[in-house]
Amino acid sequence: MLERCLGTHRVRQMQRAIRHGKITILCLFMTVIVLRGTIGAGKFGTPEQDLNELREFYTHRKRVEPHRVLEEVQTTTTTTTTTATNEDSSGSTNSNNYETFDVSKIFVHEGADEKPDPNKPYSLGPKISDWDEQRADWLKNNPDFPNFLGPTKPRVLLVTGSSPKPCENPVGDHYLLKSIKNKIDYCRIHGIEVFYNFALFDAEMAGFWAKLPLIRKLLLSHPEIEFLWWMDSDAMFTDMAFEVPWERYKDSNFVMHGWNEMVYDQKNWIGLNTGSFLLRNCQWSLDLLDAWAPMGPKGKVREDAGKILTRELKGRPVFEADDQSAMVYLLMTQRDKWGDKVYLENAYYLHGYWGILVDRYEEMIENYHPGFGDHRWPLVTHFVGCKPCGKFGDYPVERCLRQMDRAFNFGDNQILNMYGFEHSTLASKKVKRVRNESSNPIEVKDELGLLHPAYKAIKVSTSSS
Ligand SMILES: [Mn+2]
Repeated sequence: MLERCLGTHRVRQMQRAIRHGKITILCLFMTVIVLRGTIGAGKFGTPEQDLNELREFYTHRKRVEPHRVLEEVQTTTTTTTTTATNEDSSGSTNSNNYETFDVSKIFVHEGADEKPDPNKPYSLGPKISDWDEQRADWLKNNPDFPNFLGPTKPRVLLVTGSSPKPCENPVGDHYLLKSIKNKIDYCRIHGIEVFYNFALFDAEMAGFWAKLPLIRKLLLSHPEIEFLWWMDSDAMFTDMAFEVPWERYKDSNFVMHGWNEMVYDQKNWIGLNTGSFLLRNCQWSLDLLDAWAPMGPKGKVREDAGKILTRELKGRPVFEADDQSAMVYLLMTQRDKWGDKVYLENAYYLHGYWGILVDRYEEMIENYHPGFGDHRWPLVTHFVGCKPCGKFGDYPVERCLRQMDRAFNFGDNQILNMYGFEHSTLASKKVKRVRNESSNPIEVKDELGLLHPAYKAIKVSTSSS
């Protein structure tokens, strides 16, 4: 009928056109899928990582959970069948096999968290207003726990951590291990104590807000600590020889990497970074935490606050309130109250965005040496936007993992060097000898003097401050 009306040739043309159209649409669909997977939502290397953490936490969790349940059911059935087969044939079971064991079996499902009263404003804890006096008394009564280890060297606690659950991908936990090994190395050399958190102290403050209740608890429990150093699990030390210029901060209580103009003038949400910061143990800091926390409680509060932050801050994508944006917002709206005790540091990389650093490591090795902490040899390389422990990040997985290995090895070379070794290349797990063994080990000096650095030395004659 159609052929009669239009003629055979015409019909064939139309069929071909339809077929081509289908292929085009299929291609378009595939392209969108691939782009979504690799580029993400169009971030260009900013510290939105952590924010994505939240976003992902909420969106993917909902999506992923049913899938996991299906997987569990399937695995259980398979395991039972294989076990039976094995018992029949050899009398042994594969219950000794870690590789095939479904680890979710041992996770206890503890049910939902108790619902907080929506009419009660959120609080990090009982109000404390005389912490400086309480702490001073404690220090006076406990001279064996001085808050300063040297005239200008404060006692520092580095705090980091990760989710109590295993990572959502098979290698994630390996990278967390590398990351904490890296921090332990830096802290040992610099006489800094380490706290690794693995628990959610306050379910209300899940995600990157979790650090707030944790930090408050640690400040109050350790009056001997002068500075608390928060560091994300996706950040690594890449300059093991750089000692923080503590004296520079003698009049400051809060040190972050950032720029005054970007925060106070441009109100840019990446004007500072909260992935690595120093906070003094004092009343001012408790007050700051109280002022910082109100946007944190998950649910409606966090979502509504996110809208305000996106509206008020430059360059911020649409998503729930995150701790970094909230800090920019707090500083730009209450500069008078907080500004004079906040030090935005950019003379060295207290936080350094990986995208601009990792490809330059070879050039740094060629021209400089550890100890600068800045663009010549960054103190910290922070993998903003990579989610090594999650399911999806903002960058291709291969690039993230490869570069994390390079950053780890770049830092680790300085550790291995103390003992006469080095990684064969920045990409290599293998190590090579760079110094001959000596029969006079005491006389061997390591290149950077990291075995016995002056800044770690402790005077025997005790003095308290
Ligand atoms: Mn981070």
